Amino acid sequence: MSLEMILFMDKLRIPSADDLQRVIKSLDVPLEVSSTLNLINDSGFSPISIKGTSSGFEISSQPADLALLDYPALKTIVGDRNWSIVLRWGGDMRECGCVLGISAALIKIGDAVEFKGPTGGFVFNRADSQFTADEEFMVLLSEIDPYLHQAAERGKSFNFNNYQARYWLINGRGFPDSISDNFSPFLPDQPYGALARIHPYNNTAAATDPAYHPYPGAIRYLNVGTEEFPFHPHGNNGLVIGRDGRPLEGPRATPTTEGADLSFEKFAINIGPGQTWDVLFKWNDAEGYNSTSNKVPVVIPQVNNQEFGMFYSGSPYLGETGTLPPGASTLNECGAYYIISHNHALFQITSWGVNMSGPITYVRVDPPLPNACP
Ligand SMILES: [Cu+2]
Repeated sequence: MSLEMILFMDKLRIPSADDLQRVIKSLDVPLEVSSTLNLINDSGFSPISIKGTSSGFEISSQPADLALLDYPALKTIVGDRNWSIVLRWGGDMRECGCVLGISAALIKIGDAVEFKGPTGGFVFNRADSQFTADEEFMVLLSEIDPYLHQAAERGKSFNFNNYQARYWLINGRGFPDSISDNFSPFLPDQPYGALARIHPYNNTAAATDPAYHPYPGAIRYLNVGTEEFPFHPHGNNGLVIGRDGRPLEGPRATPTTEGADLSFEKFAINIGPGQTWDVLFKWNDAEGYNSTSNKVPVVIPQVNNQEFGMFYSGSPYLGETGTLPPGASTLNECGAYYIISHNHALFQITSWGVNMSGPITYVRVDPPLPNACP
């Protein structure tokens, strides 16, 4: 399977190989492009060295109008940029690194646009699949039987009748590593975190209000294990809009006419082995509680009678912090809500017997902007 990045830009601003290389250097990206690279006329494999090793990607390009035939929902974002460059890569992370490095350089040079516009991207070629650009999250669920890895490492055969996963992971990590930052220095071989950080959905504020947040977030679920993984975001239904890379829609009368909307709401998302699911989700402050004019209608017990979790701010109100018991500490910085999300096959919430690890993460809901969150 290959993945592709499509960049739209003004043809006149597409750089020569030399100019491109200069910008790549200025961005501190460790790529060397071929001196004969021609972003307009090349097609097929383009060799690139990344950190001194050979890699590259497939390249092709065409007038933007032709590329937009497949993606009419992008027309308004693309505007009058008249050319499109497609960079395609396979499963190799070096190839992916080459594509991202070149894309960053092209975006810096000119006015290239990728699918994510300033207001959001589209999961599919459908207007109703729009999501908030910086709220797209990957949930890659996997499992490990260390005996299989040991056999491979020693060049020995392995009897799959004995296969038994002992570790289950989210984005290659187990909890609590799963909520560490991307590229944490103490997890050098597990670069991706799984904390989903979002802001409250709000489509009623004025468009100029920083709290305006009119699109949902998007979650890309992938299961590379051997069993179903029922992922379970607490208290948060999602709208399932795609499976295995295809939108849930009826037949299209023409390629550019949207088919009937067949999306559906679901709570636990049961991802089968090898499947991908695309889900939109949002957190909405439905009751609008606040500590002065709209208090939570329950008597909150005094501090000594409460049990505090490490992510609790001390206050039930979004964006506020409250008194904690003497000696307590919190990981909550600015009154955000932390809502647990995990694989609901609880026997898989383990790392070879260490329970409450494995595929667990959180949705972190920050207070609406502007806020005091770091
Ligand atoms: Cu649960």
